[in-house]
Parts: sequence; C-alpha cells; structure tokens
Amino acid sequence: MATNRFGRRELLRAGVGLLFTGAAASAKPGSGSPRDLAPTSASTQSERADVTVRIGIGLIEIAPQRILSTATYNGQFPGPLLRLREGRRITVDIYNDTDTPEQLHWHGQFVPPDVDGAAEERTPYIPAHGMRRISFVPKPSGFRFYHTHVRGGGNLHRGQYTGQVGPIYIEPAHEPGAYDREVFLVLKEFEPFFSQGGDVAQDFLTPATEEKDLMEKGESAMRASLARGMPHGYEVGYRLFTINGKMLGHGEPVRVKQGERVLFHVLNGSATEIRSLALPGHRFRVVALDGNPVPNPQEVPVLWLGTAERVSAIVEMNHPGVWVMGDLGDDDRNRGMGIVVEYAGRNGKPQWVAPPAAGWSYTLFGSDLQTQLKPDEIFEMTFAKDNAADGGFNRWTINGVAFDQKTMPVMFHLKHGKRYRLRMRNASDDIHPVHLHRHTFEVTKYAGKQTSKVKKDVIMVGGYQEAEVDFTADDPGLTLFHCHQLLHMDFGFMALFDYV
Ligand SMILES: [Cu+2]
Repeated sequence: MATNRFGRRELLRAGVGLLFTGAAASAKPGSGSPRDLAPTSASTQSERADVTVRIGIGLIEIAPQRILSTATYNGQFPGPLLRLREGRRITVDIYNDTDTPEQLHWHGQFVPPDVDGAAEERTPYIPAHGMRRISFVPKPSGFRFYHTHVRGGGNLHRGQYTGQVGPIYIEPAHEPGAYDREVFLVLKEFEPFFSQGGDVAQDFLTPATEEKDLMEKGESAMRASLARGMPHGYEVGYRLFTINGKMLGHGEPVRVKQGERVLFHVLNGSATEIRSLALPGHRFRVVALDGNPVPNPQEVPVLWLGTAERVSAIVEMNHPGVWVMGDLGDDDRNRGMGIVVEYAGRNGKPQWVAPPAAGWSYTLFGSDLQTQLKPDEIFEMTFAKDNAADGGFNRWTINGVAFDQKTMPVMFHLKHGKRYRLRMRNASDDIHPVHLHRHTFEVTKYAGKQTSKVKKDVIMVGGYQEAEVDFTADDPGLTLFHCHQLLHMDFGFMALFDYV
C-alpha cells in the first residue's frame, strides 16, 4: 500500500465524493490495496454510505505460500487507507460478517461516545452477521487509524491480535512540511503465542530516570508473589512480522529517487509490541507525533513507537542503494519486520546496517517553554501489576483498582471546559503506551523533564517512570483511558472518565 495511490488521492481532490463501497472487496490472498475498491458514484451517495467497512475472516498472503487466516477489514490487510476531509460529515456502514460482536474504534478522533467504538463508553456493538450505520465529522486533521476494540483476553484470535487495523488520513489545512510524496507504513505481527516472563528492553527511553519509590513498590510486589510460588504472568510473542502486510523482502519495495523527500507515516498496529524503525545511512526528520505537528521537528536515526503510536517523518533520499528499512531487533527483522527501500537504477541484495545508538524522548520534539496554562485539577494515577493474579495473567491496576468489565465504574469526573493534568506514575517494570479516547493531550513532563506543545493521544510511560499530560475537557461524554498493550488493557488497565 506504500506508493501507488496518488490516482485515488487526485480523484478525491477533484471532488469525486468520498471513498468507496465494500462491494469490490474480495477475500483472495494478497488483495491488498485500496485500488481494489471503486469510489461511490455521485448518483448513489444519498442511499449509500460514504465508506463501507466489512469485517470478516479473510486470507492474507504475507509471503509466497504463507497465507494467514484472520479477521480483516474489506478482505485485506492493512485495512484500506481512508482519506477523509476534516469537518466534512460522513456516513459509514460497518458490516460484521463474523460470528462474534465487534467494535470499530476511530482512534485519535473527536467523535461522540456512541460512535467511538468502545463498549466501555456504551458504543453499541456491531452484531455478529449484522451491521451498523454511523455518522460523524472527521477531526482533527492528521494521521489517525481505525481498529477493533474488543477484548482478546486469553483468545489470540480475537481483538487486535487479528488483522483489524487500517490507517486514516484526515486532510489538513496545512501539510506539516515540504515533501515530494508520502508513504504509509503499518507495522504488525502475526501468529501470536503465549509464554511466561521475559522482559521488554526499554533502555531507548531517555532520560532513564527511574523513581526510587516506584521501583521499591514494584520490586517488593514481585518478590512477594514469587515467594508465594507464583510464576511470571503470561506474555505474548509472535512468529511472523510484517510491514503493510508483507514480510521483509516479499512486498513491493519503496521505490525512491536520489534527492527526493519522502514523508513516511508510520503506524504501530501491534496488539502488544513496541517497535523501532531505522533506514541505514538516512535520518528521519520527525514532523508529527500521533498525527499532530510537533513544535520542534528534529532529525533522529531511529523511530520508536509504542503500541498504537504514529510517527510522521521526512527522509531525504541522499544515500543511494538498496536498503532494508527495519526494526532494530535482529530476530524480529529477520522474521519479517522490514521493508526494502530501493533507489532508481540500483539493484542487489538489500543491505541492513545497525544505526548509531540514540535515545528517544517526546521532549526532543517539544518546546522548552513551560506551558502557560495551569490545570484546574490534577488526577494522580499509579499503575501497578499483580503478578500472575488472574488465571496466570498479570492483573493491572490504576490506583489499586482493576477495571471491572461487568460494572464499568467511572473513576474520574470532568467538567466541560476545564483543563486537567494526569500525573501518571508507573510502579511496574513494563512500558505502558497509555491512550485517552476522544481527546488530544499535551505532554507537559516526561521522565522528569518539562516540555510543552507536543500533542498526542498515546504516550509511553517507561518502567518506574513518571509522565504528565494535560488536556481540556471539550468533548462531553464517557471517555475511556487505557493502556494500549492488549494484555494490559484486557486484564484491568482501564479507567473511565465522565462529564458532570
Ligand atoms: Cu500497559
């Protein structure tokens, strides 16, 4: 899906109405791009939805003779790129051709709770073998995505372990930087399995300031549970890795010319993993995080993305060759997490060279000026892990409470128009990419460093670290907050806000 969709974009710009119907979607292996979908003709728009999404079990060919069966959108993975216009209302028909109820979440958009796609916010399910028509106004502009929001739990064929992930681009008034063309990349693993234990490397987060009291709390809880004979809780690993639904070397390369400036929109569509991405001999000029332009674009050798995070970065193609753009993890890259970047007139075996070591922090891209706005209220949140406490799975708590899926209690109350600060303290050794629905927040403090003007909807909180974000309560209704690591959100790591 990388490079060849400009015809469609031009069509859209020419005002040929919105996107497509699902009618042309097919389940044949490798049916992989929005080109397969015919735009809705103007004459039928009054009856037909602007966008049709069909959820169904499909076959996707991630490499020759490697065909997976998983739930997809419109029979393809990733789901079709939806190009929407900010502020222009659309209707969407969502058909669920599977045997289980579904939720389709519009990640990063300011939409009402009844269409947002989260049962915790009381969005109605799309019934099994049924459909739902919804309508909303796309906003804010930028790189967003859509994905399923049902629980996976102990079922690795449900929720975001499946192929229900697709990119969205909401056309902005102003592009974040000059570039020649853009390429969307969706990073996603397949064939998950459970294992016990195993730490996630997180030394890329800088500054690596661990809070002593958080570490003591987390380590004493772990010692106590291990002393009681509890094993480590289950973790998820994967056998297969893809970018845009293809294992490294099996998809179309990103074809570039020397001197071109390519804007990459990278989405971590994983259910559980944190991903990195490097292109040997090149640097990424990060211009937007989670689709929102940053105040201080910076060049970095490596991108890091927590689950559900997006990075938009411009690469100046000034190092001709045939390269592997891939994950820093050798195992994951060798099992598919990469894509070939090929300069015009060059050929040969794609080369990988490990990039120089570099830390990652949102504060790199922020303003040094402290935010002038003071919050009206501060919500303190401490994240903690009860090791293997829920049938062998780790149970996760916010302020000591694991979210109860039966009663779905509200933990925090908001008043319309007020500004709030979330002061998040992580008393576990895991990274948590936490997400706030239906709002954008501003990072104000990260691992001890003040910053401002970095606007996001997911933020990685490092092990035993602290982070603070501010947001304005400007989108009334139930609002879900959760860790986007599926194993964490499914086992307690959620909280609800309401407006009072
Ligand atoms: Cu988490």
